[in-house]
Amino acid sequence: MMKVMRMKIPVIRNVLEESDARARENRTLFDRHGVFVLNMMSSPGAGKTTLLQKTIPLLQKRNLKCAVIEGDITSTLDSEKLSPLGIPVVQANTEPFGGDCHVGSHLVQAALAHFDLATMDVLFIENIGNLVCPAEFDLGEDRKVVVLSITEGEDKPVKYPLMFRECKLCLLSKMDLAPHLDVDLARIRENIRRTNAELTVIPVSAKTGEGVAAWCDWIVAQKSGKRKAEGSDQKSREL
Ligand SMILES: Nc1nc2c(ncn2[C@@H]2O[C@H](COP(=O)(O)OP(=O)(O)OP(=O)(O)O)[C@@H](O)[C@H]2O)c(=O)[nH]1
Ligand SMILES: [Mg+2]
Repeated sequence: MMKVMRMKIPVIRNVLEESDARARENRTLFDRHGVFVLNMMSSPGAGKTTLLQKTIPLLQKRNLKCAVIEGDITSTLDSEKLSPLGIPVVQANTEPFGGDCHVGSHLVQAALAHFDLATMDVLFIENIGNLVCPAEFDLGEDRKVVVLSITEGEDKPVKYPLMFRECKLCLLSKMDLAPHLDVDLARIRENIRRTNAELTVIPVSAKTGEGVAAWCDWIVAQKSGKRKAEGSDQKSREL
């Protein structure tokens, strides 16, 4: 009788496992340096960059040092918009790595080499405009935030539920346009509540500044549990 040879079959490790491992490494670094990290997600054009342009100067007034990782498939357009703020901005384009429709934890890791985490308080990751894929990936952030503009239709929280389930905060953006639109704001809120009853909602407008201070208050409150390591000058800073 012929002897059957049993061979060990190599199995390629789950890509998600790799992604999660990088995210854990990122989180360890963020925690070590007390950097509070926000992963900003939305559909294209909901107003992430414009909101950051308004938000960061307010946080700077509160003595918080900010930085941004700008995710995009290609182009440095959003980074160029933020560079006048005088903060560290690193562009993370996915095109050279296959054109992913979301920022990956490996890209965040690569971007971190360009920052001095010891002097940073808040890091924003502007994800690629997309209500689907970005919600699936942990980057090592502290909080996921979805920006939903009131021009997108009331049904989006129901149609893209994972995004709204994963996030801790929904910024309801472009509120200044409400008088000009046939939009039912109560229905948007009801659809958000149906999808994730725990999701905090802050209405904002980057045009008028409505809600931007409340959004900064939320950041400061969420960050308060996270302090710089013992001995750091930043630790005793009053927020
Ligand atoms: N009326 C009004 N327009 C806004 C507001 N915020 C952003 N916009 C406009 O909406 C458009 C898209 O804004 P962006 O900030 O580029 O949106 P984004 O989410 O960063 O877009 P991507 O990075 O391409 O996904 C721009 O023309 C902005 O001027 C707002 O609060 N009110
Ligand atoms: Mg943008």
